[in-house]
Amino acid sequence: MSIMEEVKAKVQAGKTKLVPGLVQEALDGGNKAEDILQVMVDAMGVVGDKFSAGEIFVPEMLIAAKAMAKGVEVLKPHMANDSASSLGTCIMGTVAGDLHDIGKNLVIMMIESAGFKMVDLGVDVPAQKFVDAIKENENVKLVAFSGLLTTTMPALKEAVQAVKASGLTGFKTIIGGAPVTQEYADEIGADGYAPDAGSAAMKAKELVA
Ligand code: B1M
Repeated sequence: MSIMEEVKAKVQAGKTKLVPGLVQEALDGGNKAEDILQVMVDAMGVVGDKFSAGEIFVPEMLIAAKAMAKGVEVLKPHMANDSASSLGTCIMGTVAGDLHDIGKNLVIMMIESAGFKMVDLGVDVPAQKFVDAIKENENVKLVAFSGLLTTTMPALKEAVQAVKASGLTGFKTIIGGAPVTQEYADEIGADGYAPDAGSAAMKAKELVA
């Protein structure tokens, strides 16, 4: 089994203690951080499919997520960084009712690399908390919302519309997450949508340019 296959297998199996060392070994072997990240994202895809098929349950999903998070910690210093200039502050959170944070954390990492100062509101964030964070932080140029569940898509709508209706100005909004589409972003009045963390960083720069 190649080291990349090993990383994928151990993330899938939720081997939290083994994954950081394997990720380091993959880096030492000359694999690009972006490629290692993709292998771990693929592993989570398999985990999701197994959950859908009833082969595994929530605890297994959770330990796989923890293993991936540990691997991402090792990768973080190796991800591309062009943050020479400051593009302003970006507030980000996963919307109310939703506890998924791996995607959010990757998006934060990439938008930060693109030159934003990030404020992470965490998961299960009520709409009003996004509004409060815009008031409490300086130079907010972007508010970013993540949602992973079809059942929390209405919470995305509520949060985007709350910041838009707040009377506060000077920032753009961006949404994303597995069930989200450009059509949905248009429907709820978000300024931008991105399908993954890399394109979220590019879209973020485009929105504030
Ligand atoms: Co959950 N879960 N989960 N889960 N979980 C999914 C999302 C699911 C697709 C699994 C499945 O059924 N196949 C399914 C949702 C189905 C649906 O609604 N259509 C699901 C379900 C049903 C649930 C529960 C309801 C299960 C239950 O309790 N019966 C429950 C809900 C809890 C809640 O939130 N209230 C639940 C719980 C959990 C855990 C807590 C166990 C755990 C999360 C742990 C954590 O995040 N710390 C978990 C996990 C791990 C998953 C899967 C397996 C993996 C998610 C993940 O981290 N993917 C997931 C299946 C899957 O995704 N295939 C699943 C890797 C990550 C890098 O991708 O998060 O998609 P992702 O992020 C991407 C893009 O979406 C995008 O960029 C990211 C990086 O490229 N992106 C943005 C995300 N936010 C963005 C914002 C942007 C732009 C792009 O702009 C601002």
